[in-house]
Amino acid sequence: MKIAIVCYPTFGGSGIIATELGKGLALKGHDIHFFSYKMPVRLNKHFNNIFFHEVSVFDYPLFEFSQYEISLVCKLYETIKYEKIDLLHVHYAIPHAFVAYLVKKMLNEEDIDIPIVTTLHGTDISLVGKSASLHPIVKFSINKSDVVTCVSNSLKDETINFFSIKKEINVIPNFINFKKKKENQKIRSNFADKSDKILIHISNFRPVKKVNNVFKIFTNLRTKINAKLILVGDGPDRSKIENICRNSKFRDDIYFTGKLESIDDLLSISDLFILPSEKESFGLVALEAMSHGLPVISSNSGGIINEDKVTGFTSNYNDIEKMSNDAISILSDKILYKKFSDNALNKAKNYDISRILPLYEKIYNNLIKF
Ligand code: GMT
Repeated sequence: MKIAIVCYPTFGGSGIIATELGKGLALKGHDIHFFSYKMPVRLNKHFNNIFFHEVSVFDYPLFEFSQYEISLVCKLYETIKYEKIDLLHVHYAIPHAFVAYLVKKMLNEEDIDIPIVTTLHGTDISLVGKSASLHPIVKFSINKSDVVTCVSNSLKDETINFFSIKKEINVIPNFINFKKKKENQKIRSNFADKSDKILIHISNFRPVKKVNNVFKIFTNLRTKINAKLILVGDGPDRSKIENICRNSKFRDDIYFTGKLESIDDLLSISDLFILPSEKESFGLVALEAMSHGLPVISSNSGGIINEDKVTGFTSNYNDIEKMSNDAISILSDKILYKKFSDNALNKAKNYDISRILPLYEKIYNNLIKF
């Protein structure tokens, strides 16, 4: 099958899932064509049957705002026609689902029917999609996709309820690739002494991630336990949080690494993952942490993968006191730690790519048949 995949190329979960899906499909013999404004971060080596089409924006003094969507439409239209692509799979509704609809209509004029699969990831529904200015187009493009998938039941319910969607939405959870996971315990001593515990948080530092609460949880814990905090990623809230940390008496215990292409090394040396997001449709990064046997302290928002009292603890997103106490109890009780760690690893194994990829292939096969 020849499959076109449209995604964001950055460090966000939707781009990572789209890229890993494409790589997994390519390994199974499909030809994969990626479209984005930049090479997706995880598409970092040559594959015989993966092709990347960079979408560049036409610049002209009259165009005060970026014409990315138009360039993407044209690139898809030309490539789908020339390469005889069988199916178009877009990740993140805005603007990709609407772009896909336009491409489909243009190709219809030439008697080509390209099936469209749209995967909803989270903020495309829960934050951006809900804004009054975008609501109509998100609703329209979801309804016009041939198949819609989303990453959790909670995101499915939110989409159906908020947009009054009648269309069936298939839940296909996010996944990880256990085979590719690498560990590097050697770097532990760069961050901590043997007796220290290491807490880690990874995100795009957007307000929804509540990174300031990660800091508060850490400082509460730090008064009782010798520990370090590693903050991975970058985004709008980073400077604010960095300033708060620099003024804290625990500043020497907190590391900012910035964005990293691979997070496995740091996850493999950490003891506890913290994700207090106000909203989280799935929390791919928590799944990645669990695949390293890390228990998770998280909010109970949306479809977050962490299971209360099984793989860690969950709380209301702003209940800093409970999250701090939960973190302290996990790290001070070896038996509890081992139980949560084992459960986290076992749960993560259910989300290996080998189990999830066939669910997408089934959808593709059904669409191509008709
Ligand atoms: O977390 C983000 O803000 C990035 C966003 C994205 O589009 O990449 O993540 C969303 O999609 C991920 C992959 O499906 C999910 O694991 C994240 O939970 C989801 N983020 C939110 O719902 C806030």
